[in-house]
Amino acid sequence: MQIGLIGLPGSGKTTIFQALTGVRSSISTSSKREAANLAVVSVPDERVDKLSEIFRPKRTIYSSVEFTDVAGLQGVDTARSKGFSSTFLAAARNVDVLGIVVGKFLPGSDPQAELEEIELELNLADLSVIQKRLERLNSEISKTPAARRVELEKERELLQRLEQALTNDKPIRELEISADEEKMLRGYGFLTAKPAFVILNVAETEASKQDLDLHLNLPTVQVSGIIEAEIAELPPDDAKAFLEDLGLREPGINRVIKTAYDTANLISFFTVGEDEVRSWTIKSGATAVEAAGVIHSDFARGFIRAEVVHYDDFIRVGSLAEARRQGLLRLEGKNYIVKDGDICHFLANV
Ligand SMILES: Nc1nc2c(ncn2[C@@H]2O[C@H](COP(=O)(O)OP(=O)(O)OP(=O)(O)O)[C@@H](O)[C@H]2O)c(=O)[nH]1
Ligand SMILES: [Mg+2]
Repeated sequence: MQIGLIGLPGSGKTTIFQALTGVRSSISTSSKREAANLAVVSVPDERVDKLSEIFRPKRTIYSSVEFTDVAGLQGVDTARSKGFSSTFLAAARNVDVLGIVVGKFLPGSDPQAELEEIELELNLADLSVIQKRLERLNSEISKTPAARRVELEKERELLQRLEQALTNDKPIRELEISADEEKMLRGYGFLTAKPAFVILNVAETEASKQDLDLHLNLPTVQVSGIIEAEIAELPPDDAKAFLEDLGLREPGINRVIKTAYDTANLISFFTVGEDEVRSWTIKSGATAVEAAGVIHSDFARGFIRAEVVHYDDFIRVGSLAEARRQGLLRLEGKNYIVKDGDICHFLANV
């Protein structure tokens, strides 16, 4: 799962990215450091901390997501004021989720207007792809015998529906799209179809303020990029003291990571034991057999059943044995929908 940071030039994308990685890198000016534009970030989860305290395993592994500083990918700035460059857009099409950075740290900044400008750019980019494809489809259809037109006509109908929505400023993600239609659209990487959230980059003086005085039409998380980047560079003890001074319990960047995770519609399930306590990532709605497949494809192929207890129940009763005694540790089959916070043990024929 890759989350792309996008936004207007100077909104603070690279600063936020540095806060996420905890390392400095001159991302917006260097094309030779592509690797530095990709950060694998652990998803903070107090439940995993707690499970690790209880099981004292050799290894504790958190779920992770990847962030990329999209503008850094081509090593050049996005074009100022006249829309996003085509290289930037091409890079953005490859990410799964958009983290839209909106700068609110300069006096006179207007986040609402900035977000609207970005949304308009994304909208126009999608429209342009659609219109080009429609032109080609029209000529293809006219050359195709009637009997073989069905698929092409279906695609045309769908694209016309999207065109109509975008023309009315409605992003594709807000439309009802069937599973079949989604398959048809997969190759396009439409930007307004991607789940998106807003990172409101506020001034240092507002670093500890968490209530938003602004209501954007996307999930929004508020941080001060500069402060967060500083915190990320401090040794843990200093960082803790700094956070206390600010009146914060944890780095604000954690909220960015969690919001990204939620926006991507991801949930975590856990596996526990003396060797390893681990958090795994699945799409919300995934079944037990799909969850098993995330651990190992053999577990999916040879799936027999899952033993499941929810984290909350486990913590309440204190041990797996007690959970079993109370019937809280259940056996579930292939089609069980795994819940966020389930502790799972898969039995498989491998
Ligand atoms: N005062 C203040 N300055 C900030 C904050 N966040 C970023 N800046 C400054 O704004 C400038 C641009 O920040 P970047 O993180 O490079 O912005 P960017 O979005 O990566 O910019 P481009 O890559 O050029 O599009 C830098 O000089 C930052 O130091 C903030 O929270 N407060
Ligand atoms: Mg940058």
